[in-house]
Amino acid sequence: MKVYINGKFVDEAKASVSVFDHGLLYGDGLFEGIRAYNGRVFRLEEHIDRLFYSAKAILMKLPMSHKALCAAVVETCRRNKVRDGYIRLVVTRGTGTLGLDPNRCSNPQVIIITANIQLYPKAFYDKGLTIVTVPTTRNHTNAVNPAIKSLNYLNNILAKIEATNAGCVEAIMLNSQGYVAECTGDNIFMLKDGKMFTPSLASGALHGITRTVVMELAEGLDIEVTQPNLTRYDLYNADECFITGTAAEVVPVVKIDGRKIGTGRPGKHTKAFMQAYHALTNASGSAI
Ligand code: PXG
Repeated sequence: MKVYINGKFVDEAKASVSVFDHGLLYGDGLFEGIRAYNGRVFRLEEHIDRLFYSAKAILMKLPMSHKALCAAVVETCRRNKVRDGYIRLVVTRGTGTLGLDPNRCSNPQVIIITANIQLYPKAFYDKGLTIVTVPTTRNHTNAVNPAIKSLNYLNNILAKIEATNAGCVEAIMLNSQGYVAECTGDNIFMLKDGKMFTPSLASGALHGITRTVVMELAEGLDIEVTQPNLTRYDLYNADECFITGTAAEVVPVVKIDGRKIGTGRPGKHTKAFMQAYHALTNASGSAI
């Protein structure tokens, strides 16, 4: 596998950054998790849009244009003969001196890695997930805004560990006000009486690409989606619940904090979204 670093393709074993890179020293950088299906990169432009929004928020000047970044992702897939796979785009602040000041970093590193996608077990999709609410809350919007897809994921990693300790693969994270924000690496949706609900970005949800796609699909299915403040009580009493993310796609949730959701089996709307999502990923995207 060849890794893209600042315009060059480097052997996987030789691909490296400096130990003085602020991405490593302080988590000062950004990333995107992108996926290719059937020889096409799914929603590539939207991922790069989000990268630019995150960069703006952390005052990082990306060293490449939007168009050049899209082209670099496609070219990295081409070099590695990726048809279906996972693409990790990382931008670090670059090499600097010890000390927080990002102005001492002059060489942001743009890294593109391709890898085989680690598919979740089929049982997750057939039977649905059991998840729990964890004590670690989503970042406060006045700290590192949760909309920023930064290299500093420790908050979510702690929540993930808490989920794992509870025997679950995902966790519900609440925001600092106690409302539902999202999961550690996935957005969350619920349905009640035919209407769909998902936490707003202000509630601490990442502007998930899969989330947006599902909301577009809902429009096509004539399902109304709103973004109110949601509590755990709302989730417990939902008819259906599912989570969304680039890696997970659409996964049913059938139990939350010991409460059975709906019938305790993946719901009909959830199944419709899973199917519609697959159809779209297989038939659209930027050609490799
Ligand atoms: N919330 C958080 C906190 C995330 O990190 C999502 C929601 C879902 O967003 P998308 O745009 O994927 O629908 C994410 C995405 C990884 C990995 O390698 C992480 C994500 C996506 C893909 C891979 O850990 N997080």
